[in-house]
Amino acid sequence: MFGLQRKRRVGVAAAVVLGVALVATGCAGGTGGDGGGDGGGGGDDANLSITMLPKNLGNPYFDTSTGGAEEATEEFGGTFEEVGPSEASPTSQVQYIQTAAQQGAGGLIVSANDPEAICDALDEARSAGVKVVTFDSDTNPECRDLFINQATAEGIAKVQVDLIAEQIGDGGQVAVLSASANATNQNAWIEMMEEELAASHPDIELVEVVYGDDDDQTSFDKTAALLQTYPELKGIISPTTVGIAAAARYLSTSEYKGTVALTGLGTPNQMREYVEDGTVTAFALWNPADLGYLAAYAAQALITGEIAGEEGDTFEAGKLGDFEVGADGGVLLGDPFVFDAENIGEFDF
Ligand code: RAM
Repeated sequence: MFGLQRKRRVGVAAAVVLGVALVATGCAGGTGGDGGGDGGGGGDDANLSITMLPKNLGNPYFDTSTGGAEEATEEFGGTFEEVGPSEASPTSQVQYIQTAAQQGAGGLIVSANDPEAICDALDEARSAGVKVVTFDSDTNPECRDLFINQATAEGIAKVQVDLIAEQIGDGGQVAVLSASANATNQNAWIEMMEEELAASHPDIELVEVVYGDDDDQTSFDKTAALLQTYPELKGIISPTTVGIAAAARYLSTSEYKGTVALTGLGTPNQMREYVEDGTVTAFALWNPADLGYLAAYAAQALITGEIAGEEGDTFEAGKLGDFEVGADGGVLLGDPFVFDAENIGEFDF
């Protein structure tokens, strides 16, 4: 694995530099962690059994973040397993949190489907000694120890607004195809996209936000419905890897291919064919493997007592280097990166 620094050449104003590890492990399975342990504590007795709980299973984005977390856990000598629901609904993660706590996990890494709905279960887990790290999509700050943030919400919002503005000539109707209606991350990004549109793009009208629930078929159907409802639609922003891939698939065989723009957040492997066939010009993301890797090291630092999770605490995250805990227990990975026809061939995740 190695890092690569690239700058995007076309006119997107947001900082779009990212160290990208080119080879994702793609491994979503556990290493067979037995989940045993003494409930935490530092030194040699530290309970380094890590449980990874994505929003849902079957999403390549989370397969890649799980691969990164598993790699980190192997490096620091812990045990690892991934669990998760098939549906990204608000309470579907509760049972997995309860089981992880009962089995004596040392650390739980979770991308939340809802900022509030899993908080009681997380409180119980933390009372039982489990260190809780959210990544990708946060809970309310008081429900976890740390949140590993892929990039600032402002940066993620701005890069998508800049891309759609560029692609539709800075005017006309656009819609958002989001993930689930309660998702903390998408909702924060959409709010900031609305602000950015109002402030800097008065001729772009956001006509509707629809929800595909991070489900491929639902997202596909919602795309079709948007195009029927809004015949003047010039663009779709989908801030979810599931949504943008489903929307691209719909557009690619429809009469709207090349005339209705599509951008948002996608994985290069899912979007490659749609960039190559001209359905999509450019979209953004970060490296999900790095995000999972950083989250696992953060859990380790909490478990060993290296950090308490207070603002100003610093910890080492293997090949990614040193990180500092910011306000509200947030740790920032980096900046979003823009993928297009020129660079997409260099990425494999
Ligand atoms: C989907 C999920 C995830 C989000 C990415 C961009 O995979 O909703 O939470 O961060 O898209």
